[in-house]
Amino acid sequence: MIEKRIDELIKILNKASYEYHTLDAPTITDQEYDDYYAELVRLETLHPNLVRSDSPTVRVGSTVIDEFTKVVHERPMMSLDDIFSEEEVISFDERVHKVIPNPTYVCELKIDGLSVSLLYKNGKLVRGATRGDGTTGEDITHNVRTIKSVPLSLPEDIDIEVRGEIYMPKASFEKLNEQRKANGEKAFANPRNAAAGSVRQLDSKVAAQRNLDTFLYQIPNPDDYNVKTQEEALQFMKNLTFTVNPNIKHAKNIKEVVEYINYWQQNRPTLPYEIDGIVIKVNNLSDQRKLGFTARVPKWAIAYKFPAEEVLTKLTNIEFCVGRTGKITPRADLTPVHLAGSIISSVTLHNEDYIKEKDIRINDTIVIHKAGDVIPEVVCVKKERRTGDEIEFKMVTNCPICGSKLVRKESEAAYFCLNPKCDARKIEGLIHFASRDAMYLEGFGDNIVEDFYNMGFLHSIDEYYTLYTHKEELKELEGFGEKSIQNLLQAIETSKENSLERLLFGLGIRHVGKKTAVILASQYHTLDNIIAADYESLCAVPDIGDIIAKSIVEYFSNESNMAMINKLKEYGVNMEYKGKPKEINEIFNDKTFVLTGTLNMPREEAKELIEHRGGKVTSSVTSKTDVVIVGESPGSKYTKAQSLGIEIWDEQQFVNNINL
Ligand code: 0OX
Repeated sequence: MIEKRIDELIKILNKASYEYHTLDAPTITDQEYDDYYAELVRLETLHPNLVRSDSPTVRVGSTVIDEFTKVVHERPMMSLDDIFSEEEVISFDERVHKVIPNPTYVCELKIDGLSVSLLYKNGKLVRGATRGDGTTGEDITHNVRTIKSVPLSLPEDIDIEVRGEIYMPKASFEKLNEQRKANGEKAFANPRNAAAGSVRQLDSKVAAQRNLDTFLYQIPNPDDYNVKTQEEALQFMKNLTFTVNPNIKHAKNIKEVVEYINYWQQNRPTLPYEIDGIVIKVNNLSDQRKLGFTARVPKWAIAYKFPAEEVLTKLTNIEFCVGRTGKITPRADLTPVHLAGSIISSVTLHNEDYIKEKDIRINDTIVIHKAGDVIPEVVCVKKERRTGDEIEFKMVTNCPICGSKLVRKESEAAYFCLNPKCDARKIEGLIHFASRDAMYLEGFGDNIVEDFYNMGFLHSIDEYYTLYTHKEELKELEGFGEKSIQNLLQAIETSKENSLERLLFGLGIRHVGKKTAVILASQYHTLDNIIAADYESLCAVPDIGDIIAKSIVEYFSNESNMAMINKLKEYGVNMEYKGKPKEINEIFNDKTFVLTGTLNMPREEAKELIEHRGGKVTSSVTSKTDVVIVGESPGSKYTKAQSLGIEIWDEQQFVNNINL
C-alpha cells in the first residue's frame, strides 16, 4: 500500500521534474510539486527501508564520500582536435571527402563544461563518472544524482551508457560568485571551473546547491541500440528523457556548417550558458567507422574553437587623451594581441580611481577581455609576473596638449582641462559636431577635421559654415580634388536644414546627450526658447535633472558660446524643431521585433528606438517575427524563437545596430 504510493509519488515527481528541467514545459504547479514532495519525504522518513535510489529526495544531496574512486571506462572517452579558422573547417571536410563521397554533418554547440559518463542498469542511474585521462575517470555518482536534469530512472528498463557535458548556467555562476565574495571566499574564474569544482565535492549537499545542468551528446556503443546516425543517437537519448541541446543542426554540406559557426559565433552571448566553439560530426555512424580514429581523437569529428575572449598582453605605456569636454582619459598602449577576432593595441583605463583600484602599472602583464562586440577591458593584472621593472601610475597634473592645470571636480572621478582654447578639446568638439548623430557632415572624418584645424581653416563650429571661402585653397591640398571638396561643402550646406535636436547635440553641451537633445528640442521647439529657459523651468521638464539643467544654463550664459550661436544663425543654420523625423534604417525598417527578458534600458525606450527606425514591436513570437531581442532571464519566447530559427540579438547587439 505505502510502497505503491511511494512508487506513484516518485513517478509523478520525476515526470514533473523532467517536464520542468528538460522540456521547459511544466504540467503541474510548483505548489502541487511541493505537496507531492512533502508527502514523499513524510513516507520515506517513516519508512527508511523504502527509500529508492531514483527518489527525487536524493537530489538534495545526502551522501558524503571519503575519497573519489577510480572508474575505468569500458570504451575510452575521446577528446577532439581543435581548429580555429574557416580554412581548417574546409580542410576537415576535404579529409572526410577522401573517404566518404557525400558526407553530411551534425553541428553541435561545444558546451564549455566538463565531460561526464552516465551509466544506467535496468533503467536506473548507477554511476556517474568524469572523463579523467579518457581511460580512467572518477566516480561522481553522489553529485550527479543531485543534478535535476539527470534522470534517475529511464522510461525503459535498459542498460545504457550516455556521455555529455555537465555545465553551470551563466546566471547560477554569477549568483554563486556573488555569494562567495560576500562570504570572503575566492570567486571562480569561469562557469567551467565552477562546474568542475562542484562535481569534485565530497559532500553532495554542496553540489546540490550549485544548480548544475547537463546536455548529452553521445552513445558510445550506438550499434547495440540500432542507432545509425548521430542525429538518431540524439533523438534516442531525447526519448529516454535526457536533455539534448536544442540548437543542433543537421548540415547537408560544409557551407551550412560554416553558416552555423558564423551564426553562433555572433549569437553566443544570447545563450544562458557558455559555449567555446562548435563540434562538427559526420552524421552517419558507418561513415564514422570508415573514417576511424587517430591515436588520440576521432577522424570523424572536430572542434572549431571560437577566438579567445580573454588574452594576456603587456601594458607598455599609459597615455592621456583629452575629450571635447576637456575630460582626461588615461589609455593603455599594449603589445598588440588578437582578441575575439581583432587586433587590440590599446585599451581605455577610464580614470585614476579605476587604475588605482586594479593597481595597474606600466610594464605589467594584464588580462584583457572582450565579449561579443563590446570594447575591450582590463580584467586584472598578473601580479605574480611582476619583475620589479613596473612603473607605478601617476596621474598627470597638466593637460598633455595645452599644458593648463587639470582640475578634478568634486564627485567626479575624472580630471578636466578647463581651457576652452585647448587644441585637443577644440578638435574633439569639431569632430563631435560633424558626427553622424549630431549634424552629420558626411565625409568629415576625424583626420580631415584635425587636418583642417591644424591648417587653420577650422577653429570653431561656426567656421564649418565659412569653409567655402577657402574652397580654392582646399582643392589644392594633397588628397583632395574639386569633387571631394564639393561633396564636403555640400554636406555642410545640407546640414543647415537639420532639425534642432541635431544642432543641440552637436554643440557638445556637457550632459546633453542625443536623447536629452530630443527632449529639449521637442519641449521648447526653438533654440531661442531653450536659451531663454531658466534653471527651474528646465528642471520641470521630464527627464531633465539638476545636473543637466545647470549645464545648459551655464553653456548659454557663456558669451563666446552665444557669439558662436549667433554666427550659426546668421549663416542660415536651422534652429527649430522639425518634429520627429524617422531615422529609417534598413536593419529595422518594416521588421517585426519581440522583446523578452530584462533589458538594461526601459522597454519603452527600446520600443521607441525600434519604431523610430521604422520597425514594429509585438508581444508574441510567431513565424512573422523577424528578430527577438533577449535580455536577462528570458522566458519561453526565447526558446520559441530558437525553435523557429528566428534571428536573436542580445541587448548589446541591439544597441550596436541602433548606433550603426
Ligand atoms: C561538447 C561536446 C564535446 C566526444 C568524443 C567524440 C565526439 N563539449 O559540447 N564532445 C562531443 O563529442 C565528442 N560533442 C560535444 N557536443
